Amino acid sequence: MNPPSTRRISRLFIILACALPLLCGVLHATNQPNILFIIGDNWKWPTAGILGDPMAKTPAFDRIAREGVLFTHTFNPVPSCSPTRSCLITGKAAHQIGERANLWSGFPKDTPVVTQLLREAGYAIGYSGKPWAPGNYEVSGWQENPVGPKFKDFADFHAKRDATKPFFFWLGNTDTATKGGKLPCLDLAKQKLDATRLTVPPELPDCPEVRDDLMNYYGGVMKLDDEAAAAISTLEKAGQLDNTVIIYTSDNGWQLPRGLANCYDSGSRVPLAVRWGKQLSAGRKVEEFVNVADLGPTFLELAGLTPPAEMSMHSVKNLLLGKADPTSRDAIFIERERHANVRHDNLSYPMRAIRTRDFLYIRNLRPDRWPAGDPDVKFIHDRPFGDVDTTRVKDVLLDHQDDPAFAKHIALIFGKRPAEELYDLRKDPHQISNVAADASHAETLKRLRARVDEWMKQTNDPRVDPAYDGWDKFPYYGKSSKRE
Ligand SMILES: [Ca+2]
Repeated sequence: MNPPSTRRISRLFIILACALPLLCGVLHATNQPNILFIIGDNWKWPTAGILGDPMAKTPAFDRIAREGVLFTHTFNPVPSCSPTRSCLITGKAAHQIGERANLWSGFPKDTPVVTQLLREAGYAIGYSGKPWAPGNYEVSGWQENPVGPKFKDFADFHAKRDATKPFFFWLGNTDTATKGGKLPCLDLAKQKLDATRLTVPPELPDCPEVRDDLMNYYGGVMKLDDEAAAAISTLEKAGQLDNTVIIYTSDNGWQLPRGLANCYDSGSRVPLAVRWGKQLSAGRKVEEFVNVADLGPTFLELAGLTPPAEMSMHSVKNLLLGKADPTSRDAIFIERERHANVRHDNLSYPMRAIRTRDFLYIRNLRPDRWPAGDPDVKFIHDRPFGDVDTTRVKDVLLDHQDDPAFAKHIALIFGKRPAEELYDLRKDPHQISNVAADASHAETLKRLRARVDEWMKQTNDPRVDPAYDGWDKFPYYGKSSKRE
C-alpha cells in the first residue's frame, strides 16, 4: 500500500478543520444545551399572568411555563440583590460566603464561580443589564463582573458570540426595580392596564400614592416581559429555541415596604419557569420548594458538569426532568445580614428564617436594632429608614408619622420587631399577625426554631455563636449615609 501523499494529508486536515466546528455544534447541541437565564430585579410572586394576577401582562413568562415547567414555591436565599446573586453563582448559603451576605460587598476570589466554571467548560458567557450587583468586584481583583463580559442585550451577544460554543447568557432586566421615587413605567401602565383591577395588599396603606407605585410596578413587569420575549424571538429566528434551556425568574421580591430586605413573601418569593424544548413535558407544575441559589448548581448539571462538593445548594435538574430528587424540599431557609448601611456603627440587621407550606418563622437576632434602619440616619434622598427604598408610599408614611390612620402600617414597616415572628399562612397569607406568643402555636414554634438551629449548625453559620457580629465589620462600597 502506498503511503498517503502530502496532498491527501493536507486535504484531510482541511476537511477536519472545516468539520470540527460543525461537529462541536452537533455535540454541544446534544450534550451541552445553551442556557438563557432571565433574571428580573425585585419581581415578586405571583405577579405574572399565568399565576392569576389580572394586572400582570407576561405573555413570554406564561409561554415558558406553558411549554415547560412552572415552579410554584421558589424563594430567594436573601431578600437583597447582590447577596442572592452571590449565592446563585457560588452555589452556597449567604452565611457561607462572608462579606457577600451583605449588600454592596466585594467579591473575593475564594470559591468556585458557576459562570466561570461554565466558561472553562467551553461555554461562551455574557450578560446584559444587571449582573452581580450592586457591589465592588474590582477591589477583589476581578477585571470584569463575575458573571462575565457585558453586552448591550441578548441579540448583541447572540450576533457576536462564537457559534461553535454553547452559551450561557445572563439577561439581567431592571424594569421592575423602583427608580428612586420616579415612576418611569406609570404612563405605559395607565395606557395598557385597567387600574380598577388593582389590589392593594394589606401590608400597605390604600392611598393614591401606593396605587401609582403599584401601577408603575406593573408597567415594569410588562417591560421585563417584553425584553424576555425579544430574547426568545432571537432564539427562535436562529433555530436555537429548543436547544436552549430558558430559565426565567427574579432575584427577590418587590421593592415596596415589607418587600425587599424582608423575609416576608413580598420580599422573598419569586416566580420561576423553565423551558427546554422537548426535554421537558409541557405544562407541568413543580410544587417542591426551590431556592433561587439552587439554580447555580443546576446550570452546571445542565452543562453536564458535576457541581463542586463545596457547593451546598442543590441542582433542581431532577425536579425539572420529573425524576425523583433525594433532597428534602419541604421548606426554604431565608436569611439576611446588612442590606443598606443605614445604622450607626455600620450595624447589620441579622435574620434567619424558615418558610414551610403553612408557616413562616423569622428569628431577629438583634431585636434591639431597627429593621428598616436607624430613625436618625439619613440615607438616599435624605430620608431615614433606608432599608425601605424610596417610593411614593414611603414618602406618604414619613409625612404622616403622627397620623393614627397610618399608625398600623408605620409600625409594620418602620417599627422594631420581636426576637421571633411566626405567621400562620393558612389564615394570614400576607404575614401581618405575629402568632409567636400564641400558646396554640407553641409546638410549631418549637419545631421551626429547632429546624433553624439545626440548619445554622449544619451549614457552619458563624451566627451559631450568639456574640458573633462579623457582618458589621465588612466594608460597604455603596453611598454613605448621613449620621446625626
Ligand atoms: Ca433585586
